[in-house]
Amino acid sequence: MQLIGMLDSPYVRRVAISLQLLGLPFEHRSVSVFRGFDQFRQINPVVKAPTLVCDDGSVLMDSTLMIDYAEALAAPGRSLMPSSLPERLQALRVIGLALAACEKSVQIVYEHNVRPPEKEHQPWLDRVTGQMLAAYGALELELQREPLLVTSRTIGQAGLTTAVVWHFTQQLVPGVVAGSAHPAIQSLSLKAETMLPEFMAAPHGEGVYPVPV
Ligand SMILES: N[C@@H](CCC(=O)N[C@@H](CS)C(=O)NCC(=O)O)C(=O)O
Repeated sequence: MQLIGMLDSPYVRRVAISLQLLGLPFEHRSVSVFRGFDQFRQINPVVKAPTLVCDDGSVLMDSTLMIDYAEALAAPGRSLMPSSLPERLQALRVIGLALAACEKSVQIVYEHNVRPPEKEHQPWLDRVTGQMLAAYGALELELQREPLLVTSRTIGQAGLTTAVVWHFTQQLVPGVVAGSAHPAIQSLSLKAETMLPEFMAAPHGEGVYPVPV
């Protein structure tokens, strides 16, 4: 299996970390959707990161769908999702909030980095910033209500996606979502980034997995 896309994408990162935690080997190709557009297009004409090239040549898009496939490929009994219905519902609620915060963070980044400054649209920035803050506010409440344990065995999809997304927002949209107002998310992210080998082998940035520690 080949995972295509840079680890500065939170979506690429959540797949890289999920594959490791599920015990699935993969090759990582760090191709940029911007600087490497033409190279990316050879692999996937839609140019979406992440792209997963499966062993039979099938090309998947969208991190959540790749993780769904990875869950099906994993050894029996190995999963990043809880099996009991109430816990699964809680995990889905947390993942949904984290992915919404992620999408809004990416929209802010694109508004600043892709659009020429004179074409930036402040009402849109205000709207997506408010949505991002709402998602993080609700996510913090969920984690305070149901704290997540940060070990490779226990973090699960809800914890890993929250940790990856928070780190991305702090790196790319600094100073907007205060760590002091989100202590549960901040602590989860810090522990995951500094203690879990699966995060350290796929750190945010330009590296190629497995990045030596
Ligand atoms: N919902 C998608 C979002 C993926 C996404 O937006 N990826 C960005 C990089 S972070 C991308 O491909 N941007 C280039 C583009 O959309 O043209 C997922 O979960 O994989």
